Amino acid sequence: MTQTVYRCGHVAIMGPPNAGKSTLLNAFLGKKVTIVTPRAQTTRNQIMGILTNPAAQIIFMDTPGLTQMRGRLSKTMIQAVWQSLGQADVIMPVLDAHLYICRPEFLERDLAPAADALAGDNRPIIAVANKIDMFGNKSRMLPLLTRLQEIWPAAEIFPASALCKDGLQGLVCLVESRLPEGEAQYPADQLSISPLRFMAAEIIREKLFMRLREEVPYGVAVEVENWEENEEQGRTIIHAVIYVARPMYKAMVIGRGGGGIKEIGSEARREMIELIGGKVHLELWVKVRENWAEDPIFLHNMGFA
Ligand SMILES: Nc1nc2c(ncn2[C@@H]2O[C@H](COP(=O)(O)OP(=O)(O)OP(=O)(O)O)[C@@H](O)[C@H]2O)c(=O)[nH]1
Ligand SMILES: [Mg+2]
Repeated sequence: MTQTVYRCGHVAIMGPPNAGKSTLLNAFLGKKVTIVTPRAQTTRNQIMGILTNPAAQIIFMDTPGLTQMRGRLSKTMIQAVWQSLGQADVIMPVLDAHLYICRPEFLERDLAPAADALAGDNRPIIAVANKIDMFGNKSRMLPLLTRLQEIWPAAEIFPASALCKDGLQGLVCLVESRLPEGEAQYPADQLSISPLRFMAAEIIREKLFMRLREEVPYGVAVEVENWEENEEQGRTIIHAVIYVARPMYKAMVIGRGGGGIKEIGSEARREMIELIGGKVHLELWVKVRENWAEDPIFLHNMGFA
């Protein structure tokens, strides 16, 4: 009788901003563990998502978009990518195939940080050409796939759509086959290791990113200051602070007559009820913390390395 081996390992999902890395992780798990918005630079930390199958446990690591950025916050975001790369058994670069089919001249520039980081790396690379739902004629992809194979000669390149969950089953099978043998590191029903407080703060940040325009989202950070399980009232009471980097952003977040913050609060609350599985009372405050993204103590307190 042949003995089946169990596999377990870490997979770093990395690549340019807005490629669909976080969407892909949520799609793999069938559950939202990381936030998604149409804006670049949404993800700011390493976020783990665990997929346990009969033959393998895959510990995916979602990472911030890799691009040229200045500033302290950006540095911590890039560190989160390097840290994830360091932990990875399999590396999964993700890119927006539709973007590079339309604008092939951007490919080299956008992939340079990932390509440089992976040069000479002997670990398995599974590159995902994402967003294939955005074009009908799949043969349009051929020049892109050829170019990707030149950039990563040893990589296996996999077209997929994270949004439509197209190609993901095959992708998971391929990942599983490339993982090292080993026992599961987490219980089978555990999908995430993020604390609930962090997830709640991220949900609020997602709603802010969806609402705010231009550079304003990049000037916001969210902290859950207080979390109380009130047994008498049978609900969780959450107090969160939205920090804004400039006084003028405060009015933008609050909106006319407080309408903006009210909507952000009710959208976030709805999702938190799902997350926690019970009633939620959410209170939001907006505070000005000028230039917080350059303040090392603030960043440290907010959990950025
Ligand atoms: N059409 C289409 N859109 C997608 C697909 N995957 C992701 N998107 C969209 O692309 C946008 C960015 O998705 P994210 O998952 O936040 O991208 P990301 O790579 O995590 O971005 P950062 O965290 O900013 O680096 C969102 O509007 C997604 O809905 C896809 O397969 N097809
Ligand atoms: Mg992301």
